[in-house]
Amino acid sequence: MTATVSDLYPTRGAQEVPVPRRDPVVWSRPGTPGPIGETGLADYDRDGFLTVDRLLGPDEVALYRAELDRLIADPAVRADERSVVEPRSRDVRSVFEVHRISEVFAGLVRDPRVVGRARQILGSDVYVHQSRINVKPGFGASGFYWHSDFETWHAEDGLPRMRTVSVSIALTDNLDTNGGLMIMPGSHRTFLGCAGETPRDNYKRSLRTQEAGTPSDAALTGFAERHGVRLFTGPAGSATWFDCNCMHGSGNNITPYPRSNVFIVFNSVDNAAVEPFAAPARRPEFVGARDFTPVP
Ligand code: 6CS
Ligand code: FE
Repeated sequence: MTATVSDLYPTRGAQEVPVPRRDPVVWSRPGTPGPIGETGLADYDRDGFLTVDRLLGPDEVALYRAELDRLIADPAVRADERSVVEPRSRDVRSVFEVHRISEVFAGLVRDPRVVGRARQILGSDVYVHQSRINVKPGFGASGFYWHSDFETWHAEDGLPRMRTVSVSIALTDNLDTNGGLMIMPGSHRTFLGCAGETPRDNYKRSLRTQEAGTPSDAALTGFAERHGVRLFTGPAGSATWFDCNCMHGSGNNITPYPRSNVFIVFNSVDNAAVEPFAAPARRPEFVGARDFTPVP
């Protein structure tokens, strides 16, 4: 009889149920050496995010942007099940597991400026739970409605605790008009268990438009009134690290200016995925990794 991991964050039942966070935000001990200073860690603890302007220099941005352009132009990548294409335009919207498909992006995952911050926040070795490049082309590419990533990763991928951090690195300028990331500062301290069961093969729809795991208007109004909404803009090369339980979303992009980023999710090796807490089956490994090998 295998020990079942207790479910501290019930979700996808009959009712929507907010519960207080039961986990630290910053898991490393105060004073732990790393690329983030004390103030940065304190800001991350309070807000649930931290930004680094121009983490990547212009030459590096050019390198990763060229790799992104190469990947989305490759017919083999477009035909791969790890690619999500826009229904109307047939443009590539996302390519998952990009750190396995591309040695260039694998190098970015191992970059100490990237993985070093994740280790410092999570207080342990880390593995990649998910990676993707997002190409939000202009002229109407759709955004993502409000959600907590942890709510999905707990319900559908079996991540037990909130010991996971995402980094979004802009590969094009993130303007205040082209569908940038929005986060509600401080929202990471409340887990909103959502109402509604997870449909079978939910990922086939949710990676385009999320249904299950979507907060109610009333809950979102409460969150917005308590926390406000912060829009993240910045030049290509800028990076935003955000806690797995931040309430976040992004708008459509109707400008001619694409918003492309690389998105890497680091999970603590001490928080490895178990069975889904609220889904009929595991998601494919390209969306929720089952290889817990630490990033070197
Ligand atoms: O389902 C997921 O894992 C993905 N979906 C969204 C909307 N954000 C997190 C993650 O990339
Ligand atoms: Fe998300």
